Amino acid sequence: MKERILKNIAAIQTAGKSTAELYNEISSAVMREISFTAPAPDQKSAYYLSIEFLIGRMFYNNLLELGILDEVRDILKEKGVNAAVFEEIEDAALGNGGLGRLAACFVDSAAGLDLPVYGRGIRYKYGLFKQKFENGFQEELPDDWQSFGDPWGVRRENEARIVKFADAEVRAVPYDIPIIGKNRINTLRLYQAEGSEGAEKISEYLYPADDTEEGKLLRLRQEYFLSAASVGELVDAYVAVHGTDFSAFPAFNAVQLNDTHPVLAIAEFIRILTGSYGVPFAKAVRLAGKTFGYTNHTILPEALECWPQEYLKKLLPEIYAVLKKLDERQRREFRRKAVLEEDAAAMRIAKNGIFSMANTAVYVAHRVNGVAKIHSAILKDSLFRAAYLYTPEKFVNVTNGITQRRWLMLCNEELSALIDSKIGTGWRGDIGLLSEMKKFRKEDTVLAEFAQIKSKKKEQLAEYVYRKEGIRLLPDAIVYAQVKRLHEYKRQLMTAFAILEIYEKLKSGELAGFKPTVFLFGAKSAPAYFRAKGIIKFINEIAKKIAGDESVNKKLQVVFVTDYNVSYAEKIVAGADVSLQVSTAGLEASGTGNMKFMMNGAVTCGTMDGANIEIVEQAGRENNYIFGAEVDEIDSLRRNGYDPNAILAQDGAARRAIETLVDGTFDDGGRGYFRELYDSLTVGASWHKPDHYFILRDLPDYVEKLLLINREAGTHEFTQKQFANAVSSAYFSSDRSIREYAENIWEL
Ligand code: 26Q
Repeated sequence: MKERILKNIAAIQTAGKSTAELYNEISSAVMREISFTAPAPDQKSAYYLSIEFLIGRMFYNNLLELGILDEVRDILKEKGVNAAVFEEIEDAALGNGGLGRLAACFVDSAAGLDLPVYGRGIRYKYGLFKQKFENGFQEELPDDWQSFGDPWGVRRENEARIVKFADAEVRAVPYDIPIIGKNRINTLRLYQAEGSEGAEKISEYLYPADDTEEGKLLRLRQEYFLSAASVGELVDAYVAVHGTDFSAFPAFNAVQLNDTHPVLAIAEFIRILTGSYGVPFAKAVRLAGKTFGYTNHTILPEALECWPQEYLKKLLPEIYAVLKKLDERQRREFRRKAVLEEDAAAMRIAKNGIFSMANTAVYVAHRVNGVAKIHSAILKDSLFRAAYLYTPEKFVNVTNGITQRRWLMLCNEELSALIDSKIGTGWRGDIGLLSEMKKFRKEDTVLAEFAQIKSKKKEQLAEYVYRKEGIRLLPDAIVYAQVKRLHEYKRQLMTAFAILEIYEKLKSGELAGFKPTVFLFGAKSAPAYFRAKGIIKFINEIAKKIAGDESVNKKLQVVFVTDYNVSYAEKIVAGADVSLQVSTAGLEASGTGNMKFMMNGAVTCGTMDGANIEIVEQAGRENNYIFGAEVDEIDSLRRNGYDPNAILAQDGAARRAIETLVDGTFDDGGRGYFRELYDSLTVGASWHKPDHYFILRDLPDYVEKLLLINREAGTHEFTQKQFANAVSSAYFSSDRSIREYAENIWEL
């Protein structure tokens, strides 16, 4: 196959062709030769249902996975084409953040491990919006990710199916994307909605605005569209081979629900079995239980999806009927088992006419998992405490992971080559072998090479930032990066205050020997998230002020990169020295960016939250910079009272930093953003107490760690710490995560 692909590519005429034309021709030359591995009919398959797949750019990754990236570069070079031109190609950004990128890493690992695991999602016409800054304010533009074409997607016209809503019939047309592994090519199938009367709207946008009833109904349609297309396909395929005795369905199919968004798949499965095949309700529920697993990705109450019965009745009456029956069955069961009322209330599928998707999933699925040890523990002790009491066997942990193919081999060829030169290339097929690098921890020549690579990746990052933003990063600076979705609990605002404190100390001459430092931010805010947008503007204001201050701007720089996405992340994780992971303890389910930085040799400056805990377990706490309140302390502050204003009264540096929101230092153009942020910290709001995310509790410790890092950076010991992180990262390969899913949940 390789040889034929290379021959095809060598035959392409490049002269006078645009990047888009070349991209399509090269990609098609690959697609012509590859064939999707068909699932063996006697083998169990797993399906990963996800409303997001944040794939990024497929071009280089696919060539890497085929093992022909270098050869293709050489062929193109001979023709006078620099393969880097394809960096112009848009990312496929059919996701928001962590959950969507995890889905992409998981399908990659499954193919790499030669496992029959297939993704099912939605082929949005427009992915996550493109971000622009206008005077420091975020603006959103539509993301036309197919503007260069979509040569990697194969439309399967004859496998289209109908999804029925009360008021419409919509065609779900599959587009199959190859997920390339060494020994097999799996399918990521994305459904596109087509038909009359605005059917296409269903797959037009990722996360349509849901501040109106119409928006919410559209979102419900999307969720059912994905669920029904996927389940319909699996049931039809089963019946074609095994007939209508569904007893063996779970022996051949596992379905993983990536958060609650596809939970209607459970109801759809029961609807089809009972309605079309006469399976008794109880048996259908039992079969659904054996088939479905549910992964929770967040404990934030606002993200736990609930649907009012009116919506369900209006759009999906048969699904409503199934959910209602499930709820009744659950009520009967609770009475029979004399479940305490308090526990029953926590587990109810329906309460006051509102259906909880999480409770539906927890009730039916045979496995419920969190995504890092601490998160899974929190699910057991708080969010799903009652369910854990009655069905402890359902609850498991699978710590997230990232694919080392994109997040090390592709984004850091230099570090990968160093590893090859020290331990051979075996680690490329078996990431566990990466740990063999640990024996070089004290070898000065290896550490020196490692440090040199970090500098080189930093230069490349600086080049990229210059190309994208027109800003020159301070040369040879320590790069601290906080890149992730903008959310209050992730506390980008705390980093902003820490920077202001450091800025003040620098100006007052307190920080002798302070080494040049760059704070790099990248984040998109949900378009309607007022406070998050305020935080972006605030950080951009700080960046501007510091850049304009000749007394510090050779030492300190703040850059908020525009339109942070997967391709940007590939540059940032490779070039950064310090990974900022500073969520309020207990609130970041796992984080996966933290793992990408670690794998590329950044130290973590963070709280004991999510996978940070496991990162320091693997790499050593002494090799990272951990600070702040831990979960128990946060819980006790929540219970026993927390007074940020008392801290402000004591801590002048924090007070001055926070006052800049309202004392005229910075300008939000009269939009009220900064006052809102200030009040959220000092007064609170109808729905929360002041400083809900405990910024003022952790800020002093944070500043101290940032400054400690500044003192240590550049030393031999610091390089050792960075190295220790990179070589201890094998555990965070999504290959390990997928093996755990395959063994403990899917039983493949
Ligand atoms: C819910 C209701 C209505 C509309 C939207 C939503 C919604 C949308 C997206 C709820 C949640 C999400 C996304 C969550 C997410 O990305 N969570 C992240 O998942 C990662 C992978 O497990 C973790 O590493 C992160 O810690 C977690 O924040």
